[in-house]
Amino acid sequence: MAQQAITLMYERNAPDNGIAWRRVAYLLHLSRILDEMEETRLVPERKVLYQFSARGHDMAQIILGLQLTNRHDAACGYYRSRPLLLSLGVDPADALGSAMGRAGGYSDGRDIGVVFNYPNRNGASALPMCGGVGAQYTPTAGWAEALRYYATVLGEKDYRDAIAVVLGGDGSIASNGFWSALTIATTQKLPMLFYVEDNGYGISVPSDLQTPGGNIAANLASWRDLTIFEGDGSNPGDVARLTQQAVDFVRGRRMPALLRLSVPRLEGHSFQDTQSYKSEAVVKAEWARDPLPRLRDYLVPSVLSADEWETCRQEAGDIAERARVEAEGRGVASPETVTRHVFYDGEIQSMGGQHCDGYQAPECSDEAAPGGQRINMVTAIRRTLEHELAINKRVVLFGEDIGPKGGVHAVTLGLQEKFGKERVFDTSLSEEGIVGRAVGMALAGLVPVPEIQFRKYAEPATEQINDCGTIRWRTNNRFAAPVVLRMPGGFFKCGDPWHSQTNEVAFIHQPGWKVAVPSNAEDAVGLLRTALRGNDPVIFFEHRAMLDHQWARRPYPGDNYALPFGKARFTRTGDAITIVTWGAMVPRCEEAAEGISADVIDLRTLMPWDRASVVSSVRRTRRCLIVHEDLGTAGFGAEIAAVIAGEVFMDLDAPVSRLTMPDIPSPHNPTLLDWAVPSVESIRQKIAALVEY
Ligand SMILES: Cc1ncc(C[n+]2csc(CCOP(=O)(O)OP(=O)(O)O)c2C)c(N)n1
Repeated sequence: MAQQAITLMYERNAPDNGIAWRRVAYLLHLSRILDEMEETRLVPERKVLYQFSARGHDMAQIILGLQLTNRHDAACGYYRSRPLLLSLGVDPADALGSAMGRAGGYSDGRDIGVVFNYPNRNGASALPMCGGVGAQYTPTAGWAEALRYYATVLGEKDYRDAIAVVLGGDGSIASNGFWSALTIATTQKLPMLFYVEDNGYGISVPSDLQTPGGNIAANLASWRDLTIFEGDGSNPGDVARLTQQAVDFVRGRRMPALLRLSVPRLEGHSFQDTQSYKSEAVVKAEWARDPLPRLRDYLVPSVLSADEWETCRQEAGDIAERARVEAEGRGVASPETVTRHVFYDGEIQSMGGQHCDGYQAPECSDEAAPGGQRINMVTAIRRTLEHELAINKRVVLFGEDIGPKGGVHAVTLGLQEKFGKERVFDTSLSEEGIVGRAVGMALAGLVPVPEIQFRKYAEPATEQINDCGTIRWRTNNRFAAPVVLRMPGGFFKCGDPWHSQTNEVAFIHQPGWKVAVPSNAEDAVGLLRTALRGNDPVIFFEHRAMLDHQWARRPYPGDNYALPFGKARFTRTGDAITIVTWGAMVPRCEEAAEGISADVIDLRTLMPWDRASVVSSVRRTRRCLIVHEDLGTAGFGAEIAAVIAGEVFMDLDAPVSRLTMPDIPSPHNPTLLDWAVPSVESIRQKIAALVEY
């Protein structure tokens, strides 16, 4: 359909346009009363620590929210989205209690009060919001993508009319996430509505610094496959028609649209913001556009009598007061519970991943089946993906060049041909988009397996990776997004600062992610299978040097082979020294330890890591060398060394020692690279020094 820009004029008399106006009036009063209660009581009493007024944004959000009626609809908003949440059915006591950081609610006091989530099996859900501006966009695109997947690939009819809606301010439209999601939604033709609430400011920065001329709708008028709607978000008639048109369009056409409504921000950005950057005239003009009196004018008397309007206000006041009493009565969660729900601990989340839809993993075994064909690590990973794709239709693979080309490392070769473009597909070149859409797909119950082409290129996705990992914790187990994020890295025949870093430790500092670092084909099969059947997000690190390394070739251990995370493999055993390592350093350590009685421990996973095996081995050998490719300072070896120092100090006969790359990027020339990466010879020397110490 051709692009269209629709601007409707203010209309004084309310027609019967299918909007539940009484409910709008009630919810708008409720939202206002909650804002006011916070501003006049709860913030001064220090019961609410951060407050972001929604005044001015509220009416339009409520009218939009009341149209999200399909139970697979989902919206993702931001810190000013409480009115929408109320319209979806969030309990006001949860809203207030969460703002106060009380027990229960949407995060049990863990997340900042204004960042919501709402798993709802009977109506539209609110996807876990983020504090980062713009982070809401790509997960919403992922939800939209999942809706199509359920409808087409899985043939589930009740997904056919569902839509995804993302809310953002005029500041957010300058973010990477916005552009990434816009590209995804329009190239993929997804049922996604971008709802931009333009209040003219991002805190104090005017919107013409976010987009030239300040109007994103005007600037996107020629964007292909995007239909634009635009109007005055303080005008009830405009809002009703435009939200209906935009929602109907996305529902009916299964295509993306952008609705920009200009709204006044009637208070400061947050409670602390005095708005010194706005002139008195601007503030006055904003208050002249307050949607609350406009709504009253619009509804009374043609739709509601003055008494009914007043009744709505009183009802809202009563409910808000009751909610406050209930919320204040909730108390604070016990501090020791705050370490729960970083990972799945047997209590299934309410929404996200396949496990909460009754998934039962097939029988697995950590015993390799005999007689398997000897294969390299590339084939091992491909074969595991292929099997899981074949037995589980929720598994979906995507990334740059993974389709017809089969990936730049050939891991996905032939998989698109076999499983089709819906299940194995190429993406636009945006790592934030790749990971963000995976998060949305996982929230919708799929098993997304995104590929990042090289570990370094996960950096544009850092925010999405961090936010994904914390979902379970910050929603207090209401949501989880078990994504299996594959990425190759490390040196290969040469190094360089872009393709060769490992920096796996960075992921260990992202709470909620498990991290697998297999060194060989058999472990790759076992760990990947566990990841694909598990209930937590996993970084699956594929070392480039090992993908076709002769040492890493192993017999295929079978279609049911699965390895537990946190269980190391002793590739050699002995008494004189413990060598702890992983990835491409394992064969080097093995070779260096030849002729010496050594425990060589391949950790296989770094989160969790097999602390118990390492500690008991060092207690016995009394010496420990940790070898890794990543940089020395604050590399994962530092963590292992600290644990050994803390737990085995009295048993040590030599200082705990590390051999790592120096703190430099990976050098390109093989001579320089060989000098920088621990070699068999340098490991051997270090072992000798420790054994003789
Ligand atoms: C990635 C990121 N950068 C900066 C901030 C700090 N910050 C919070 S809100 C905000 C302005 C956002 O403005 P807009 O998107 O227009 O929404 P509004 O507050 O006007 O509703 C900024 C800069 C943040 N939360 N996230």
